[in-house]
Order: sequence, then structure tokens, then C-alpha cells
Amino acid sequence: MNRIFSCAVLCALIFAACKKDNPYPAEATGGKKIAEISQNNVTATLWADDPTLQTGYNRLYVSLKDMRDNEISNLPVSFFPLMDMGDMKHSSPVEQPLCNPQTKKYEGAVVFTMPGSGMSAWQLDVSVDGDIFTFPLAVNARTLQQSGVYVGTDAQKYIIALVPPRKWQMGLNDLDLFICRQTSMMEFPADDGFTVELTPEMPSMEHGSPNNVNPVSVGKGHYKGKINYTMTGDWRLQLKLIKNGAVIVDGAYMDVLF
Ligand SMILES: [Cu+2]
Repeated sequence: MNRIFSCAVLCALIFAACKKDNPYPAEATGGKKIAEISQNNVTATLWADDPTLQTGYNRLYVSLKDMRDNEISNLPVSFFPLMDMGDMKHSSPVEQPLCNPQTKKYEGAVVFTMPGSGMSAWQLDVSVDGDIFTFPLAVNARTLQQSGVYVGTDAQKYIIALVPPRKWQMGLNDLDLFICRQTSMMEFPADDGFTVELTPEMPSMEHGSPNNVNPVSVGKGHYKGKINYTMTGDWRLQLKLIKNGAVIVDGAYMDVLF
């Protein structure tokens, strides 16, 4: 009786620390190891879907092990990206990680707003119950524009990023955008207050496509809609951001090639 009771309590605790409540597709597994750091009897491993990090939206994953090689999934974990540019430092938009009980990985995301270089490099500080693991990161410039920093007509700075899908296909696709406001060098709160107008075009052939669905806010900075690719090739997703009836950002775009 006593044993059954303590198991129930333990299970409740595990699920509280590790609940399945994240926006990522099941295919995003973080199967590529980036680096591993051991300190204070904990080994933290950083993973990504693609080992080459690029500007824009990157899913990042952390797994934790104790000295006996047991997975740890009940500690609070948070991400803090930082770029040291010498005379100043700044962070970037982040989605704080949640533990996926299937993979035991803490899954989050970072939008890198610029590529790193020798003089100004990115790092990811991962806080594990207050203990900071610092991972130096190489971030390359993405060849296609899939994120941008825009100054709005309200004089605020906004970051818009395309959340990479598993795979684009001909026809109707799910579209997910992540939108944040920059309020300081270190703070980028998600902004759920926009109406988004989406106009896809094919620059090489000068045509658009019908039956697209404007992305609408689903919370935590995410906007979900549909995009209709009537053929393969190069597509430009023109975006207009409207708030309280006023156009705040016009001329933003994301480029796709498939
Ligand atoms: Cu920078």
C-alpha cells in the first residue's frame, strides 16, 4: 500500500517536471550532438536537429545525466543566448525549454539575429537549477532570409522568424512564424498582438498563389497559417504586420527554396 502510494507521488512529480507541452513536430528530435560539458556532478549535452547552427530559428535541446549515467529530467532548465561584441553584449529571442518525457531532452529554441565571428561570438548559457553551463556556439549566416529585425512605425524593434517545417511540399503547407519585440539588449518578449497578412510570390516567375491562410496568433509569439506552393522553386513570403488597425511592419519577407 505504502509502496503504491509513493510510486503515485513520484509519478506525479515526474510528470509535473516533464510535461508534454511543446510546439514542436514529433520529427524534431535533436539527434545531432553539438557539445557536452560536465561540472558539479552533472553532464549537460547540447543537441540540435542540424549540427550547423544558422541565423534565424534553431531548435536546441539539452539532456542531463548524473555521475552514474542516469538521465535527469526533474530540474528547472533555462536558456540564455549571449553575443559578446567587445564593446557591448546582447541576447536574442528564445523559447525556454520544456522537458519531453519521451526523449528526456529539454526542448527549446533560439532565434540568432546575426552570424557569429571570431571577434563577436555566440554562447548559450544553460541554467540547470541555477548552475550555469556555458556552451560556445558557431552560428553561420543562413543563405536564405528566414528571419529579420524590423523597426516598426511605432518605433519599436521587432524580430520575425520562420519556424522551419519538417519539409516543404507542393500544395498546402502549415506555416509557423515566431514574433518578438526587443525591449532591451537582453529582453525579447513574444508579441501576440498582431494581425498578419501573408502574400506569397514566386520572384523568378512573377506570380503568386491562391488559397493561403493568414497566420493568426496561437500564443507565446507563434502565428499559424497555411501557405500554398503551386509549384516547386523559389518563393518569397511577403509579410505585413498590423496592430490596432495600423500597419506596424511592411515589407518584411521570408525566402523559401525547395
Ligand atoms: Cu551581435
